[in-house]
Amino acid sequence: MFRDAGVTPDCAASLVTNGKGRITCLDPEVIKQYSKHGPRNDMGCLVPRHGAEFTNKRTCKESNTDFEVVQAKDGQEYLFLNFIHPGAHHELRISIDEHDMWLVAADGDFVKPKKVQAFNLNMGDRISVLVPLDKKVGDYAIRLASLSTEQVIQGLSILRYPNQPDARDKHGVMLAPTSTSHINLVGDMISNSIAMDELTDLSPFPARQPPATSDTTLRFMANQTSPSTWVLASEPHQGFRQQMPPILWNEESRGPTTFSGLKNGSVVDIIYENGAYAMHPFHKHNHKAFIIGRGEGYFIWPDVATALKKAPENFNMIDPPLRDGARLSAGPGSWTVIRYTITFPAMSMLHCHRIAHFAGGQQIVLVEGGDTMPPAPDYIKHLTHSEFVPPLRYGPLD
Ligand SMILES: [Cu+2]
Repeated sequence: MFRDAGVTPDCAASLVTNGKGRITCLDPEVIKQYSKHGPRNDMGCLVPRHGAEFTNKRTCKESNTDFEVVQAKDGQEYLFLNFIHPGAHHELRISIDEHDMWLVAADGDFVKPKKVQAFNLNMGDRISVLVPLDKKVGDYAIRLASLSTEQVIQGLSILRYPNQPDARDKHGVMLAPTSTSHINLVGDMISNSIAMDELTDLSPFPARQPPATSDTTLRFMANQTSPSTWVLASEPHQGFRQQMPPILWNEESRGPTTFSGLKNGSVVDIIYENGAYAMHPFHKHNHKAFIIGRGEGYFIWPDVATALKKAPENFNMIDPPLRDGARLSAGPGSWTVIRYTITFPAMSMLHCHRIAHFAGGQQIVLVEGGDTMPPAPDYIKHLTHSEFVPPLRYGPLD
């Protein structure tokens, strides 16, 4: 459907936590309040940008399944919660009704603690928080609001104080908490509560500083080149390359989405620029990278050294976050810069975590430290393999 009609799979029935959740249909009047991007159906979804004429009509059907309940133990003063986003389209803003959260770790590494009432969790992200249990004993909603313009949708689970029973109605249906939210349905902050800022609030702890200079700069423009094609390089990454002999010893398998020449021990800058409307959660495998800068209006400088002189306000070279991924904001001209050191040789994937973008070709391969990789032993080349040679067509999903 996505390949042939360009329909992005972005209209979800529900957002679940640990596999549990409920389909809650929104009041049409409520949906109307969020119509600045166009009319929405009763699932809160916009008409697809491409291929709407090929889609079936979907309607919202309520369900009464249980919510996930996270219950504190007797005597606990804090709950330590790890949030992991294994989803495929919706960036989330997460908040716990009436409670503060202390951000304490990102992608498995400690960060300088910061008190917030909400944080963003993008695809592939891991964020850990400590929640002080200092409110009246009871049930409080843990809310996940989608930040995608394509759909207004919120997931709900329950933070429960010790020794509290399930609250159910006479039909046995678990009741949603009646607590007061810090965020609205699209994740905007209500009143003067604070949301995490990805560039300033996730400083590594203990402190670590990015290298002051870099050896290599790679520039990538994220773009949509057809309804079902998304790129980072000059071409979409072609899925059939995974069936070809490994690029480790076969140059012909590489194609236009493989980048080599990055020396072991060197420092690399990657400049992501946005050429189209969508937000991209990029994930660089193997090495964590410092997210040192971001801005709007395209990256108009030849490299980071020049940008640091001309626009230092766009950079954090003191205590930037050290993450597995990096977010490129929606809209043409947005840019994000990461800096990392190649500490071991690897054939490394870098890709967008939105499934339609990933499948549509938004992937590249970095040959990192290729200069120190020993040649592949001969016996490896003769292990079980296929001699199938796919037709070298150009296009995603082939
Ligand atoms: Cu993307």
